[in-house]
Amino acid sequence: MNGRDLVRSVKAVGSGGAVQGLRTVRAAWRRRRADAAGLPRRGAERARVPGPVQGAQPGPGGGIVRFARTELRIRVAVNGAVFWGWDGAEPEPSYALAGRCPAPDPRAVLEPDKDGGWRVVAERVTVAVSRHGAIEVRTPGGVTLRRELPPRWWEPVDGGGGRWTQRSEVASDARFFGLGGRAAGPRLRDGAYRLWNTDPGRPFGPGDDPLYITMPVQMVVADAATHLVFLDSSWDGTVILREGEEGAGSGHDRPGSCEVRMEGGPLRCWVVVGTPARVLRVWASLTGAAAVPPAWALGHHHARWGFGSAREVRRVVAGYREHGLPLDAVHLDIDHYDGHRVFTVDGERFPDLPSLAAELGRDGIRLVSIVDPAVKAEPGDAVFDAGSAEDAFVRDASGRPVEGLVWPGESVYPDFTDPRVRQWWGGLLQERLAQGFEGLWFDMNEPVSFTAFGENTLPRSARHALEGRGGDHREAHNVYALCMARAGYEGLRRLAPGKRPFLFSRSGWAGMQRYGGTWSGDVATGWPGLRASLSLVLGLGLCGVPYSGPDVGGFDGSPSPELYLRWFQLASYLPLFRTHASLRAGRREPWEFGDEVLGHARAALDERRRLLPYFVTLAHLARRTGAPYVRPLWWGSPEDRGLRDCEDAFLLGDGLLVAPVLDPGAGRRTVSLPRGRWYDTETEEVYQGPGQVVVEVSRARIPVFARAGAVLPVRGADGGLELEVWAPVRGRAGGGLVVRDAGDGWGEPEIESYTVRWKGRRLVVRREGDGSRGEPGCPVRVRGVGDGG
Ligand code: NBV
Repeated sequence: MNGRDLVRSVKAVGSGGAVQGLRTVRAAWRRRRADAAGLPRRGAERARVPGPVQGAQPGPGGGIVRFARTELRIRVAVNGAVFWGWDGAEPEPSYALAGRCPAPDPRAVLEPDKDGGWRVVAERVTVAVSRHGAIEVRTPGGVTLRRELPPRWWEPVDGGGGRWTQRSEVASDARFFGLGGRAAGPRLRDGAYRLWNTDPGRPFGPGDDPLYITMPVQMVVADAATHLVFLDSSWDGTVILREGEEGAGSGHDRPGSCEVRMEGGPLRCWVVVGTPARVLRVWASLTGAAAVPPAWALGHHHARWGFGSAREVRRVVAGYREHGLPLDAVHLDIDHYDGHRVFTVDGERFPDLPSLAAELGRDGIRLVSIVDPAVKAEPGDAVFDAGSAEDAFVRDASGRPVEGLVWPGESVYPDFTDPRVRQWWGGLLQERLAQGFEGLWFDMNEPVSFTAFGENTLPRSARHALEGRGGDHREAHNVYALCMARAGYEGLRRLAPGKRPFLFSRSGWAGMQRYGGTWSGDVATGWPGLRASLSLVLGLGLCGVPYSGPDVGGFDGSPSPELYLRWFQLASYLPLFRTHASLRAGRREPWEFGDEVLGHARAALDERRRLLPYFVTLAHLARRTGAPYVRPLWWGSPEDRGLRDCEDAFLLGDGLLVAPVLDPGAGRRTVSLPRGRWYDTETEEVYQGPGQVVVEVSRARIPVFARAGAVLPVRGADGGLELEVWAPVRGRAGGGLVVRDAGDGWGEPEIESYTVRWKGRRLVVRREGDGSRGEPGCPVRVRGVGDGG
């Protein structure tokens, strides 16, 4: 055990002191013993490459190319995504796809290529396979976007699956994004990125990797096109990225490279080529549409580890009311449990939760409950007894339940990879609903077990159902939280069929957006943590998870008033807008930082509330199109290389550009603007992109710009819908989409489309194609006309 591990173990268990410290040592030994007995020993291995091509056989959407030592299945799907699988791997079963595998595109055909290779030509992409098994992904115009060298396997000589490595090259101008939630992004610079969901065990900053959500999903943005690659294996792995280099006219460009080393699982891959918007639309059609949170979840949430009592909850809520600050949800952390046991309530400190929930509900405030996966391993604990009777808990290779160490002490873990267990566990949520909770916050589901040394998770040898196929934690670890989110989502749908579930989960994997969102986890209080917050939200959005946000103020310590305010202002433009902090951290209520901060925080809250209809629209559009609410500046102009490198601003939908203040003492900041005219939303001052502008910043707000021609749904002074229209450049038109809140049920609101045009000196706003003669039917407020157009 090294010093840092020791500190980690002691810190992780907190107040328990030495006894707890010893328990983490025991837990670590238990884990080590389980693996020593239960994991196959790594013996002699044999390396394998595909070998020379031997022939091919056309099939639907592509076909099979045979090599001396393997075969490659290629299939173009109707949505334009390309699948290939080595050793004949099929797209299913897959936790990412979960039964959504699209049909093959009958127009895509396998045909001989030059030099003995083969290729599949589809509408938007050509995939060429060389005679030694290199694969090139080309645009229809013939530009190579990605060249994968023949893969290499290392397999045990006495049989069984093996490790593999896949090396690829991309254009020298390409930039990498994604791989789940990475604190050091959003642009993923040269380095190794691990694929193993991990609780860092302490507040993290930009240098910490991996974190809670890792995904083998990359978005690669280059001049020629954007492409997304998904290596569909849930095993542990590492992605080593190296950006390319332009030869500055010398003609000696060095391509970028990506090497993936996986500990196991099939070598299979999906590639989607196109614009960023198209790529994410197809990704959403493969992995599922994002759950739409209820409108209240797009408001402001206040959480706290250590409210400690219902009285304190009431005190904080009263503070919001007294200071005239909007509040939509309060989250209760593990301190409301009885002895940290899940699905219980400490009746002394939180007597009568249903009444508290009802009381808050009258003020429009919802209660959200933390839910941890681990169950105290103690006969007599109702959940433990019921789960044991159900045979719900993960077992080790010898058949004994695996015990880890978490908040309630020695604990067992439901095997969420078993449909039967998901069904059982989903039913337990009835207890939460009966307590009056309306949303769920899933924590510790990497899953975590406190250990003094070694990995702070289950033994790799732990057995899992894996939907009936059977396997161990090496394969199940990264999808454990995804399956927990599924159990929660499906459980809530059964228990409260009339309501859209609201849940967000700390860990997850590709496809988690089907069930809900996520949050930053324990981001460290400090200016680097503020930056990491934005990086996580942007990166996750590009992996198809649109709803997330940070702990405002950071998880630990005490932010300075300035840092707190900047965090608050940034988060007020992110999908999940939540103040939260650790047990031992300083206060996070806006009125605790002095009158100046309070005033500016109030303005941020008011603006968030005003923009709520826009957030609701973006939530629905995320579901229908796969486009995240929060997008990198290059979203609409990936060919703009400068924007690809810009990490300190983002687009909120199509209409707004948010330039948060990420440094202390800033009196001005540089903002990169995509092409077109932009208005400062405060002053209506006009700026022209593409290019960089320098703007003054005050404490009062962070700079936000509106795109000329944007039509934004906002909340009017009377609470009704209003359209905020930003004048297009003369001679140009603009427009925007609006999806109205249809309540917390499953109503399918229509997408309303508005246009704005100049007619002489007047601006005309019309609603398209609903038979209402084009009248918008709600008040319209035109902005940005002060300069005469
Ligand atoms: O449940 C306590 C915390 C929670 O407040 C936080 O948001 C999670 O990320 N939880 C982690 C467990 C322990 C943290 C040291």
